[in-house]
Amino acid sequence: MAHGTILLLNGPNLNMLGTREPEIYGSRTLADIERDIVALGKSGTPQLDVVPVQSNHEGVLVDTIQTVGREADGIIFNPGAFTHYSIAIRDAVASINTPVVEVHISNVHKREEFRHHSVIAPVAAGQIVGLGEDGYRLALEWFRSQLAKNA
Ligand code: CA2
Repeated sequence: MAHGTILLLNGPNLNMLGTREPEIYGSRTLADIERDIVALGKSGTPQLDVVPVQSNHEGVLVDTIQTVGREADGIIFNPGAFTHYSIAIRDAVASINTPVVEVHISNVHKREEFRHHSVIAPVAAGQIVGLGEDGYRLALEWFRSQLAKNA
């Protein structure tokens, strides 16, 4: 079976994972998480080549969605705080055919009101919220099962 390619995209401040607020975001770094997801991608059928990208900049996220994301078979996307207000990022997701799974490490619904609304969710294939870093793994396995079905 052919390989798939998955963009693992993280937005602003997620480069700070593992350095503070471990009660909300866990104690592992983004590099730890990315390494595990890349390894998990390789260890199943179909094999998934995971491309990790993190940026604190809205335009870089838009560019990455339009380039790497457009060519990929799926995008695992934690847009960080942009989730709640970036119409530019929503439009970028809506402009490509690649399915996007929105992931949030924390349960945004248990937190401040402004975190309850996602402008990305209506253009995403689905959303995984509050399951910690396992959300990234679950999203990857969902993409794998989708690709296996369509093979
Ligand atoms: O729960 C999530 O994954 C969020 O997307 C994380 C964003 C937040 O703005 C969203 O409402 C929910 C913030 C990421 C900040 O990450 C940090 C991690 C460790 C230390 C400091 C910040």
